[in-house]
Amino acid sequence: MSQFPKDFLWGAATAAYQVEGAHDADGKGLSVWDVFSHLPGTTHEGTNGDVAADHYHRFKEDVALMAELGMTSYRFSISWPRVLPNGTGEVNEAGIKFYSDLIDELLRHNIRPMITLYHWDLPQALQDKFGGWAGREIVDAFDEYARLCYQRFGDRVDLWSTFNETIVFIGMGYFTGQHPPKLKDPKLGIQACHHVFLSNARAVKSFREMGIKGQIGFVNVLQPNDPISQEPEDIRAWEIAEGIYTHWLYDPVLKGEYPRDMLEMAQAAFGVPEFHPGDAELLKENIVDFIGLNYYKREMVARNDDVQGFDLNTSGQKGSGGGMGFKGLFKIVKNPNGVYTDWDWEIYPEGLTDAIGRIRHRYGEVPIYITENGLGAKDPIVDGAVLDQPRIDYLSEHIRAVGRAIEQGADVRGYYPWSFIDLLSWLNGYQKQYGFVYIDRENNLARKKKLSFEWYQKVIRSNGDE
Ligand code: BGP
Repeated sequence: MSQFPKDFLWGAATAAYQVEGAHDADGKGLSVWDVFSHLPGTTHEGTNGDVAADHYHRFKEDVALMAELGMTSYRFSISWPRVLPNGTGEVNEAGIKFYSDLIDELLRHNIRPMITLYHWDLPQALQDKFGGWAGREIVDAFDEYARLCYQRFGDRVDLWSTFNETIVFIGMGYFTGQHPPKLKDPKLGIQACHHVFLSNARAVKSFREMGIKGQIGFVNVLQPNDPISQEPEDIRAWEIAEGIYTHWLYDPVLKGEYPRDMLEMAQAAFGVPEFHPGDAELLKENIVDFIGLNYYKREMVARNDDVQGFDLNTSGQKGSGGGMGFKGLFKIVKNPNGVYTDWDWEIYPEGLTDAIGRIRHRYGEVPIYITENGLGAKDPIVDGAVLDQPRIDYLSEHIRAVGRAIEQGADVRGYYPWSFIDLLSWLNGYQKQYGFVYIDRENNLARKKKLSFEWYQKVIRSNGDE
């Protein structure tokens, strides 16, 4: 008997910059990623999303594959500069038409769209004009963009989320310098993060004011950091990591306020976030309808007296990354008994059940969608067939972990593996594959179904039983 409710959504996810390509087609403006990925030394072997999977030109073929897979929902993001090349003002109707046609094509195949408004591809024009997320003007700009999307697509789309993984685009953009705008300025980062929360609240408010029928949520990483030992220093480091990864990112959108202890810490150390009159009320009055959870791995946390920085493994050579941590606060350490991917991500399905439990414990019964989960690997090709059995094993165990959370009473409504099709991994290039569909980059980007495609078809048909 399936543990999954009858109307459970079985989907898959992508994001605009990683899948669309056509980076300057038909009036699209440049995003910060279009610019950043062309700077020397920013991405693995200089890879970028100029072409990606060329989904922009091939979306009909891709939607046909989604339908064949049996997907009942598709999570994708809108590229802000494709619809508003300057970030605000003049609308690019060709960009609107692309998303409108994509939505119609999905609906024709009974696939329910789930739109992410912001999956990191900020219009470069807004970065140049007022410093992007660091400028308070971004709140009005994001609201204008969100309203445009609701107005044009809200008649056909009823599942929306405002932001994807703020910890990553703010953390890596403003703290570690590995994403645009390449800064290492915690004070600015904390303020930029405040603008994200305000933008979320304003966009939620507009959604309701405009009477859009549907639900609007916020997508976060679900990083269940466990302490490496039960020693008080490691436990304290873990509490701080939890405070940053979870409480700081979830409280403002689910409780409408910052966690008091973390807020005091930030204000004591950096004097931010700076509140304007009305900010606290805006957050309080506009909490989201659901939370989207992205889960890939567990991270173990320890006290940290030495490591400063986040030196990632972006090559897929085990052990090639350096240390990761904020000195004096916490560091990420390897679990000696853990099973790791080639990118040194710990495979730990139980963590998904646990972490859903922790979210319920802190926030009560909030509707949950698992908006990303997947295995990044260099898939073996044997006699032309893409044999991604490790992906099947990974997803199968994680689906069971979601099933257990549902048995425990969690209101999980959908599961979206990352990713529908092979696409660009931000810093790791095209070699780190996640899709059910392989792209032959030597052969005109031809699509090919992987072993996991057939397997996921069965999962969907049996509502999670396989
Ligand atoms: C999440 C992002 C996705 C995707 C995924 C896999 O953080 O929301 O866009 O990229 O991680 O990560 P990576 O591509 O770094 O392996």
